[in-house]
Amino acid sequence: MIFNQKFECMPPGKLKALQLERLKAITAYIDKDCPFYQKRLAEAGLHAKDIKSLSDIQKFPLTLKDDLRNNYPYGMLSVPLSKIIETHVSSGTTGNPTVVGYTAEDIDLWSEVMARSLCLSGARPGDMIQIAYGYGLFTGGLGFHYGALKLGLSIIPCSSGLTPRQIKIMTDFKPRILACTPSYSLYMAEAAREAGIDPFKSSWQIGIFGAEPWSVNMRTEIEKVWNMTALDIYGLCEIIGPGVAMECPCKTGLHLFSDVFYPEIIDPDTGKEVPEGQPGMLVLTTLTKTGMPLLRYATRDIVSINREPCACGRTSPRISKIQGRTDDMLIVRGVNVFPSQIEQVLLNIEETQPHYQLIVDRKPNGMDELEVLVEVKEQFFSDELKKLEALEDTIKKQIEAVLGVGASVRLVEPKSIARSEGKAKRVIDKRNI
Ligand code: DLL
Repeated sequence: MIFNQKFECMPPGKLKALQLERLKAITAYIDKDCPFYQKRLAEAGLHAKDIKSLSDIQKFPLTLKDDLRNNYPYGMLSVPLSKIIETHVSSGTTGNPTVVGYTAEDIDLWSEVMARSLCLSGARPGDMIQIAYGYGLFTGGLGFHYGALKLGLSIIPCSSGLTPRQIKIMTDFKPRILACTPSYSLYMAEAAREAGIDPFKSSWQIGIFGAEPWSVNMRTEIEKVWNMTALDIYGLCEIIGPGVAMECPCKTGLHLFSDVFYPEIIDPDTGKEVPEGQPGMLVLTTLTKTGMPLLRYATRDIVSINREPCACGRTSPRISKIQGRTDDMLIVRGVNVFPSQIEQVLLNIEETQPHYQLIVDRKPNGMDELEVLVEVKEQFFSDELKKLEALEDTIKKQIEAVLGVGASVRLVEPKSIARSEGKAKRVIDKRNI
């Protein structure tokens, strides 16, 4: 079953014509209705009429995460605030998070691309889905929810966490589909075993995993443990949330819904398009969004693209699994973490220096652990254990408040973290994913 035969199987020539028509329309729309883009395009001396072919998009400037942050909370909108019916956020670099406003039409679009994604995985109307992505303010939970409603699934909106309850729901209600981060599925396997339940005998036949990087080896492990088909879903809140691209059971890349999200793969250093099939940064333009459309959004995710038709019958281009990032963003237990956020916390604490290191590791049960090593200033480095413990606790609480994810803090002596003449090595990622 293909949810939207017309758009998912469109002949390539027709698809290109549609993309061009939509690109012209969205550029004209933002130039008219979005003050941010009006200024941007005027500065670059560009207009919608400058788009005569799809490659003309390359003349336009990129939109960056910083643009969203600098225009916090609603400065990127193309509609009056009264038209925004839902708002989601994701963590930003420092200070303000990234805010995304959806109109009713945008929620319809989100439902559509998520219904396509669920259908791609093998989910069929009447199937039961356990949604164990967070519902707020993260986009995972509600994105799946809207798509599942549209496809006609039976929804268990668990949200993330409360693991024993997740296992009980799986055992008692017998849902066929699980949606959560890949690392959480491994964590749940351990919890199931502890509860005396054999994960291999679970009711879940399909797992839809994303929001963080995971390897083919991790897929093998999840499929073996849960006796299920594990598929990859990609997305980001700036563009819509989950539902930008989704793997089909052929497992030969993630189908990108390019009738609504126009992809380019560029060299992050030169800004030029890379040769077809080579890895580069994914840049996305929303072709039909109305609340907060984005032109050439720099995702910072590294992928390659394959435009050959897939054995499943769809013609949409497929992106590889995410191969890395062009910035230092880490994803810890599904939460986006920028080292600069931690730096900001430390700069506000008198006793510490902005010399720090993040150590990320994954426990055998699949849970990520984040440890922050922090240098204490000479004059505050006392032998008094109580004082140091209190300081550790303060830092821990503040980091957790800023990141939205827990971390352990280890205070270290002044000058004990290796200095670098070039880029400081802030992150040691020991995860084998
Ligand atoms: O993570 C949306 C999402 C929810 C996707 C549920 C899939 C499932 P953000 O919080 O804005 O949105 O984070 C977006 O997460 O730029 C990637 O770096 C990373 N990411 C998302 N999906 C994948 C994936 C959601 N399948 C950022 N593989 C993106 C690797 C992923 N990284």
